Amino acid sequence: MLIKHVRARDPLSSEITPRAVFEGRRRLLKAAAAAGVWAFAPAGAKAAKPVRGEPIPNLAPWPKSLSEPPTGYELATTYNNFYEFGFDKEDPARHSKSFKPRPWTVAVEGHAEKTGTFDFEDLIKPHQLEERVYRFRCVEAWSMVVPWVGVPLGDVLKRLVPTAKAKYVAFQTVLRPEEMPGQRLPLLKWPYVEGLRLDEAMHPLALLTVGMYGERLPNQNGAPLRLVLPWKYGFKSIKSIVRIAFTETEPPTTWNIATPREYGFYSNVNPQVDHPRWSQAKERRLGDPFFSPKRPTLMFNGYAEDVAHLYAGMDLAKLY
Ligand SMILES: Nc1nc2c(c(=O)[nH]1)N[C@H]1C(S)=C(S)[C@@H](COP(=O)(O)O)O[C@H]1N2
Ligand SMILES: [Mo]
Repeated sequence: MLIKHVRARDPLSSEITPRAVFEGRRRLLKAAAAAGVWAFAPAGAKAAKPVRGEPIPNLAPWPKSLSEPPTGYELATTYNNFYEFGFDKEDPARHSKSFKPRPWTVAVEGHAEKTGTFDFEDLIKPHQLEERVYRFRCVEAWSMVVPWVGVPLGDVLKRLVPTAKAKYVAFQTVLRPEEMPGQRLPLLKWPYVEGLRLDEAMHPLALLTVGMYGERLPNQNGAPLRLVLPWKYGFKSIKSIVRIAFTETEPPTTWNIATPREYGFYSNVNPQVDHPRWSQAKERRLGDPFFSPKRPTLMFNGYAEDVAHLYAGMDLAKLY
């Protein structure tokens, strides 16, 4: 029972960090301070008030948006995971101010008829931008409700005309240690990479995202272009994408490389399959008063009706 109790407690934010990183954390912090990695933010600086982004005109509402009230903008833009800017939740907002999300090109490679380098605006422009209010669940057992702005990823991928050999899609985050101080530390294997099976990427819920709260994405939330996959744990929603590759085999993913026992390729939200170090049955909704009870986590984060068929016949305890 003691073991069960320990497993079921809240993950501390430090527990998400791979063990090796966690153990080396104090050492890294000291090294980072000595090397001036965080030089452009004074030590102990509070997360600055977020600078609001450029408004995005002509957004189509999405009929299936959640009717729950969105998480506050300030919270959703100052409590982030974006290890390229550091591993504490306040780091991305604090350390991403010198990041330059424009101009921005995306390399399209692999098994598709249309490959090459595209300005990200040209990938998006032919499609109607939608505002979609999604539930978003981090593997660390917190969640939020966010009005994202984007276009269906599948619509963009279809225009690139994947060939019969394309079975997966690989994504890569920009590598810019000069603008991303976290990349100057061995927190994860850089650049951050993610992947999806082609049918998952083509699913109408998969959103290629350029904004939130009606505005362009702030740097800390993955400007200028990221994924949002509402039925998967947050780390699949890769930020600041510079490469999309159609592959024949399952592409490597950053958190699976870091700790394969804890993070698999699929990473579907699943309250029945615990993380090796904590329960996934419940979640804390950001913004809920501290004393309010945790909420039950829903299968596929509440999107089971839409996506369960993608995983029919798979053992989701093994293919986590
Ligand atoms: N490149 C990159 N993408 C990333 C991450 C990261 O560290 N680097 N963190 C992931 C995790 S763990 C989460 S929970 C979400 C957080 O997205 P948000 O900051 O918009 O809430 O981004 C994901 N995408
Ligand atoms: Mo996460």
